[in-house]
Amino acid sequence: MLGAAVPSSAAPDRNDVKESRMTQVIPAPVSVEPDRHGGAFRLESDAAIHADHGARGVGEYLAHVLRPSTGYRLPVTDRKGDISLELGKVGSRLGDEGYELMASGRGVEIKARTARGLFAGVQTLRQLLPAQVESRSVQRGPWTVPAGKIVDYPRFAHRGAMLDVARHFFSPDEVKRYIDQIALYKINTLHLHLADDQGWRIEIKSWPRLATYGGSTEVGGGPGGYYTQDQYRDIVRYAAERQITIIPEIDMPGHTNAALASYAELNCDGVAPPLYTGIEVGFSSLCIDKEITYRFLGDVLRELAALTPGEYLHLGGDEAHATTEPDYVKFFQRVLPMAEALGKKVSGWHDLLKATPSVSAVPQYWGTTPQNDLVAEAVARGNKVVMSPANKAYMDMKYDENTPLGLSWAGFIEVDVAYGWDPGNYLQGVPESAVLGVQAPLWSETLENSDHIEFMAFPRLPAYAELGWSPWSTHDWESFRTRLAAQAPRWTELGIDFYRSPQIPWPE
Ligand code: TNX
Repeated sequence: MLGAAVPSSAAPDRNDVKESRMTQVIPAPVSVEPDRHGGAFRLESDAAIHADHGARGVGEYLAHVLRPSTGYRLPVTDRKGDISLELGKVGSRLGDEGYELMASGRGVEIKARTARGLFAGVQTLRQLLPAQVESRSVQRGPWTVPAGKIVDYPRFAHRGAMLDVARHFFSPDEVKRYIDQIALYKINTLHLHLADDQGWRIEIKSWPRLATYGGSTEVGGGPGGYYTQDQYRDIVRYAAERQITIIPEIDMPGHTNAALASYAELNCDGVAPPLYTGIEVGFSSLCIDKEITYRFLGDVLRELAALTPGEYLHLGGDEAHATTEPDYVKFFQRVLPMAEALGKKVSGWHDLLKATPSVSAVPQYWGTTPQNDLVAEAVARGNKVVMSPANKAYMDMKYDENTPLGLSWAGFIEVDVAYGWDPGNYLQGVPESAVLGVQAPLWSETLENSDHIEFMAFPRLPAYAELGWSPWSTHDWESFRTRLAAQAPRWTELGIDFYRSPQIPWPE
């Protein structure tokens, strides 16, 4: 019975409510001009979505978001539509990811240079509609969009999330669910930490035991798992449909117990260690002086590169406490050219800078202080940096001492701490022009399922998304906490289990 699913006393959709939707968007747009005369576009049951040639995929995505809650057919057409996705006709300052959104009584027009820009505009449009639009069952509406104009483009090119699928394995569906969630906030890269001491999660056809044995457990001794190459390609494709690039990481030369356990010959003493299900770090190392180490990595990187349309392979490089520094340098001086010979740029934890990679390599800063000589020197040479300072950006850190999940080695990270730093002006010697972007890692020693992921990522993820996207001139804690509160009904519709931070004025 339809009536049962519909709230019995739908709140009147007053003008001020609709207008506030326009000023509550996360990440904050570059410019928002609500129409001075008020007014709104109202999506009706016979509406169509126009998509230019080249924007069809974005049109279908929008229809797929809107159909379940509206119950409308919403055909995607190259003829006239009430919501219109247009390619080409915008100012150059919008770049590849920017868009313009115009809403009036007659319709909604989103214009951009590329499908990526239109996709970003579509995420904004979702937030301009009532929260019930995110429901998976038919709701009553009315489906209004406040009239006005938004012009928007990102501050940083790289806006990322990382998911550690090694400590605990997450199924392809769990990864896709997270992809859908990060797409809401215009995140454009998902870094997958695919191998660590506790598990190897990607099928490598030339070294099959990596996945079948090395992937057979996880922290706590559960069954673990791995992605077949077909499943992985499907994840990459699913992400690409949401304008998200996957960056695969194989951590090395430390964090490699799962590989060492799978192939005895990779060990210096030829003896395979047992699988590991604890959460210590820094005890494993590939054997730097054995040729087979490089044959192994050549095969792994070749297969991984073939699965990766994106430009980066992430080679880890952190916490190699069981590798001497000269060995570490020797190791990466052999491995870095292997990745580059595959036509890929290298990304790695900033420790990698000890091996002086080329200027195209992107170190990811995970330190806890605003000063790091290795990174400042690399920037002086010309490297660009991704910012993930652990005491600000690690979503596996507890919110406070009572948080049931997570770790606390880098401190507690409440929402104000997550939001309260400027990635373009944080590290000494790393000016904004040297910052490629922001990435929020989610390590999974304590996280076992989507509920756990969501509890740690929400509400912090939108804070990092705003730091990566919005102009610093919009940065304002009071505004942010109010806008964040307004997201909660959307998360509830989407079934996102979020942390009710006491810092945020959540509705009711
Ligand atoms: C440090 S950050 C690590 C990871 C852990 C994480 C837990 C980094 C590059 N290495 O191995 O999972 O802390 O917060």
